[in-house]
Amino acid sequence: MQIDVLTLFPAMFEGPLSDSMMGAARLRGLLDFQAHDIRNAAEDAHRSVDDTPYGGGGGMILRVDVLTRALETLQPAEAPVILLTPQGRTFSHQIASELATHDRLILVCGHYEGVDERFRHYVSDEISIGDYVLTGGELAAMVVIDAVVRLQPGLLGAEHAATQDSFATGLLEGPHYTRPREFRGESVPDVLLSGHHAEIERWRRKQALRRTWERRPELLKTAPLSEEDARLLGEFAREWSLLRLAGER
Ligand code: 4G4
Repeated sequence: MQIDVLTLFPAMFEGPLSDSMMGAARLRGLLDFQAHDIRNAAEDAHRSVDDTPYGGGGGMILRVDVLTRALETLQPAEAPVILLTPQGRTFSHQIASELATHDRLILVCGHYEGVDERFRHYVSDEISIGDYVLTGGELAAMVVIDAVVRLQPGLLGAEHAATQDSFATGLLEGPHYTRPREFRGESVPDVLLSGHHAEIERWRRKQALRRTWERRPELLKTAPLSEEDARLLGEFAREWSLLRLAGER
């Protein structure tokens, strides 16, 4: 997959996209990533990329002529052009898997107070990583890139991730344990050491359901559930109402 980013701060991407899984994806040829400096598309003597807003008010706005010139150095390309903005549709696992099906993505990072409204005509999608404001779109772009690239077929664990991740199963994951077997008086649950794979899977499913019930009950409305799952949830509900009657919740 080819990912191009337009940014005023290409150096911000160096660390996160060279290390760990993203670094491995690049070394293995699964990710062809390039950050392009928007400032290279500036034309005047001062290489300015932004200006004050018409109508007054504070802050600086990225110029539409500079942004489109930067974009046109990458085009024509049959690729979605995605602007990271607090006004975009909220990013999710579903959007990540949809984006992962494209061969190429172009991400545009705004800065300052935002971008000239007329640039929206050159964008095919607007994405927000959540309801908060960042100083620039770069960190949001990195979040999107990480979530999309880890789903690429051929990346270590991509198949596992695609079927077992919280937001692929529709449930939160249950607890995980590794060595040591006992830590400060707390032991790993016996079932995990039993070697009974079917029983372990049943236990894990139950823990995932319990955790989802406790922390994100709204996910249970859309998660695909078996009859056995529904029975377990009924058990939690009874447990919970007994605890409530006893004044413990
Ligand atoms: C575009 C318009 C994304 C980009 C305005 C970007 C939060 C997110 C930016 C701005 C961003 C997010 C400066 C407000 C850059 N902030 N939630 N900032 N602002 O995904």
